Amino acid sequence: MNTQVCIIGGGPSGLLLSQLLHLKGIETVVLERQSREYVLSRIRAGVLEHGFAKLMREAQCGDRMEREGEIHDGFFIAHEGKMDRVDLHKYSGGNSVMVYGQTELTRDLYEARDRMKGIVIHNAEDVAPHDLKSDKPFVTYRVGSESKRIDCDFIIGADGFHGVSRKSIPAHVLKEYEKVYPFGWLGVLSRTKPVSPELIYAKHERGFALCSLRSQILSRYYIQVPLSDKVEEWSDEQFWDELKRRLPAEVAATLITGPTIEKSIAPLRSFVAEPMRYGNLFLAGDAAHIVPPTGARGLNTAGSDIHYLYQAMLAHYKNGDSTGLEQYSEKALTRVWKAQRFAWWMTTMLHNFPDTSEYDQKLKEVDLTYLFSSEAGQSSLAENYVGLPY
Ligand code: FAS
Ligand code: PHB
Repeated sequence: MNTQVCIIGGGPSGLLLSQLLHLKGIETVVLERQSREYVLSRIRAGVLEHGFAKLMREAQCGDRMEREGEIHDGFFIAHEGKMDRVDLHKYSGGNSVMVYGQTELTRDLYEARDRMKGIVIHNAEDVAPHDLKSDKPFVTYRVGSESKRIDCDFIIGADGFHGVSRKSIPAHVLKEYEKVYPFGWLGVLSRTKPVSPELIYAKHERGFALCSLRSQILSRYYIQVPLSDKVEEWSDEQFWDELKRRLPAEVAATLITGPTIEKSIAPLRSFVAEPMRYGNLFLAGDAAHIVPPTGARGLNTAGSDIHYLYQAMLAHYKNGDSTGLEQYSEKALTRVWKAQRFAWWMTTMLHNFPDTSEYDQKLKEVDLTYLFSSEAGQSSLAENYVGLPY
């Protein structure tokens, strides 16, 4: 098989790029290791920057997001038993975020690929990129016992943190940066009315908590837990009791609990791989970078990678201009590192770290006091949360 752009990974990064390029007449093939059901069973991001929402509309995949998603102009930070609101709309110059689950947007992208007869190959095993430094790279893979090959112009590594693409860049070329946090997030989904119309990020001496949502009948909650915790150690009742302890009393009193329909623990890490290009292999999304979800930057930073790659491929194929491809890694990494900083800052300010000195504890408290006493501080938070310019 021949194509122009072979995309490894059928998560939101790979699917969004495939859809955008297809609409401009650029051929793609998406190779996904898992089944579609498996990909759609993963519960991940919930908050989209306005730039990501714009990309979904440009990909002709925004209708259900507009119907079922919620525009949020702010969120709360709960601390010292009180609730302070961050007015995103006021402090970001009129922008907001779209609350719409990654699972749903991935479903929308799959349906658009099917509608336009896009080629998405599931259960692709032993995917391997080859001849990355040549102008005729190719990808091999196996479906069942049949070995296959795709010849292409470019390979996009959109295969997430555990994918094969980043590992195909020679070790002496790749520079990796990592920070592992000493805790994880225990997250649940419940078919209950959300406790708050807007998200609540709670800083508490017992640990961080987050109240989010997927719709007015589907709530998403998280609590910080030690890395040693196992999800099976947490009953629904224990989760709800602990969440209530970490929320202001008047909020906890209105929390509607119910059976959880999903429960999992995600470790928190920060990670960046440089460069994001090697020959004709381009890394995008979690294949190149990971952030703790505190700042809702994960999926949204994949969005800017895809925007840069989409524009660069367009210029290359339509105008013979490869400047965007040559500048991709540097341009993408500039925004990646800004997202890393913001996610680190939100995580450090809101979580309990074991062995924090009393001095450092005071600094974390004054971070919040300063934030809500300064319009400049809230503008900085707001412009990062709604999404820095692409
Ligand atoms: P993905 O990992 O989503 O997709 C990569 C795809 O490549 C997968 O479908 C995988 O099966 C496939 N693949 C892997 N190896 C392959 C191979 N060798 N061959 C072919 N295919 C291969 N972000 C937030 O903003 N908020 C959150 O709350 C949040 N929660 C998260 C919870 C968890 C447990 C995880 C892991 C991530 C979370 N994230 C969150 C970040 C997440 O949303 C990512 O940013 C987002 O999935 C990035 O999308 P992709 O880059 O497409 O990578
Ligand atoms: C979510 O709804 O899953 C979510 C929202 C905001 C975050 C992290 C996760 O910062």
